[in-house]
Parts: sequence; C-alpha cells; structure tokens
Amino acid sequence: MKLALNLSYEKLTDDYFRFSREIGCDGLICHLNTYNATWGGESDEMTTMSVHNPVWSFDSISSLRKRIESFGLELYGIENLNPFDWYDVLLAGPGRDEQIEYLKGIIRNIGRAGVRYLGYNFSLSGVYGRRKMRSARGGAETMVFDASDPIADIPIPDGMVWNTEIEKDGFHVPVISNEELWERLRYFLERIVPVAEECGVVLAAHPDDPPVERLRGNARLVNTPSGFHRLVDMVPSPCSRTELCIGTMQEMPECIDLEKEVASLCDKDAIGYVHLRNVRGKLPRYTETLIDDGDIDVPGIIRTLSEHGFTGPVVPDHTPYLDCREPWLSGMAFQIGYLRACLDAIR
Ligand SMILES: [Mn+2]
Repeated sequence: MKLALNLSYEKLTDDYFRFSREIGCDGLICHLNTYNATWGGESDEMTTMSVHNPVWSFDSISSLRKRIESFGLELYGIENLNPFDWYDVLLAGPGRDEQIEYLKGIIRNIGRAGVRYLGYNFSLSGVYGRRKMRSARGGAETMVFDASDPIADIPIPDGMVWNTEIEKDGFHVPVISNEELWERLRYFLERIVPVAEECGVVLAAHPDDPPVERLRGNARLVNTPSGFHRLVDMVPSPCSRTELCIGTMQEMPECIDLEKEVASLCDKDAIGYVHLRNVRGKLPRYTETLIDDGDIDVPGIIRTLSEHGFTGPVVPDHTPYLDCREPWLSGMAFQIGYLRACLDAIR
C-alpha cells in the first residue's frame, strides 16, 4: 500500500509537496478544481471554475507530475471532474454527448501523462449538508451531519449542480428517482470505460457523502455497501472501480461488518484507491473524528486491505481542524503519521 495526501488545487505548491514528503507520503492525489472556500469550511458550495480549463491539458498534467516527482513523490491520481465539464452528463441534458467527448479527451491526457487514477463522484448534490462543529476530541472543529437538519432538504437551486453554480438562476434541476441516476451513470460508463481501458486510466467512483437515501430532495447513488458492487458490476472492467471512502461506508446503516465489506471489494479487485478517516455514529447522525478516535478500527482495516491484496494508494480523506496555527496541516500530519505506523506494523 502507498500513502498519499489529497491536495486541493490551491495547495499544489512547492511547500505542500515538500511537507507531504517530509511527513512520509509516497505520493499525492491532486485536485484540479478550485473549490470555493472549503472542503469542510463554512460552506459546501464551490464556484470559481471555468469550462474547458487548460489545467486539464496534457501539458499541464504532465508538468504537474514532473514537479511532484522532483520532490520524491508520485502523482497517483486526479480527483473529481470539473462540474462545468460534465453537468449535462449528470443531468442527462442536451450537451451530454458533447461533454462525454470532452471527458474522453481528459482521460487521454491523464493516461498519456502517466497518471493512473481518476476519482469522480457521480452526484447531483455532491457533498452537502454537513455543519462544522466543535465535536471532535478536545473540542476540535469537525464536520457533523444530521439527517434531520432542515439544511439537508433545501432543494438544489436553479443552475446549480454538484454544489457549483453553473448558470446563475439558470436551468431547473428536476427531481428524479435514484434509479434514473443509476441509468445516467450507466450511459456515462458505457461510453467512458472503453477509453479508460485504452489509456490505462482507472476510474474510481466515490460513494455519496453523506450516504443518505435522498439529499436536497433529489437522487443519490452509492449509499449502501451493495451499491459499490452495483457500480463496479455495471460495466465490468479493471478500469472501473471505486474510490473507496471507508468513513462514508461506515456511516451507512446497512454497513454492519465494515471489514467484511472492505474485504469483499478487495477480493473483487474493485478498489482503485482508498479514502480513510474515522467517524463516530452512523446515519441519521454522525461526527467525523480523528483517525484514532472513532468507531472504525483503523489498524484492523489496514490489515484487512493488506491481507486481501490491496496495494494501491490510501489517503486520509478529511481531518478535524486542530487548534494551532495550521489547523488543517496539523490534522493531516497526525492522520498520516498514524497511518504510517499502521502500515509499518503489518510489514
Ligand atoms: Mn471520501
């Protein structure tokens, strides 16, 4: 297994690369989108991207890889597509086929640049509805989700997909069934997976975070442990796998035996890469916690992954914010150090 940090676009700088290597990462998963504010900040909304951003070109991805390698790290993957580039794929809108052609080009760029994974989240609402509270150990700020919070039912505003304002007050986002969203995923995978196979890029699907049945009154997709299997079975290929977010899986009420669920995905070779964080509670209410402090036996999960042959990247996903000058960095350093010790313990 490899240890990687998950860096948002603003953090793709020499300082963060050096830091990542210093705390013992083998490589990185990078985001090419700029998320407004956060990622666990005050708001889940995102804005500042543009359609066909040159950051997705072969030259740009290739030079990013070279920069990262100069710090002794590997660029394992790119996480999350730009909502401006595929909103009609998610909405089954008029531009769907044209956007799919553009995405094929992106996958070719990623493959040609020697990057192995493309993480994506096939979702209308994206990650939404959590609140930042001082609920982690010692009062550290962290994300809390409560399905009874009225915020979870606020409909998706017109013109918004995946927490991103595509067209202010624009198109209406119709309410659809979960089955309809599965059909849209099938349409996407049937066209995209053959290209991923040609280029040697592994598509890795993140489950719904939070994994509720419906969010903002609209469809969700992978919100049960069996949903991961349904997704990888839809268009079976070594290039269509999951971005297995173990914290999210644990939050699912149907997840009774986490290690067994993880093992079954490993045995099927269905995992691209892993998000690993801890959590206390399950739906309808849970709190994200520090990696040693929740319901998940993290050393046990690492052992399960190893015993079932998983060799890909593990990233710490989210972290509570620790009270010091660098709340996010210190949280991540703690998570990486803990995971490094887990990996060393099974060597
Ligand atoms: Mn995750």
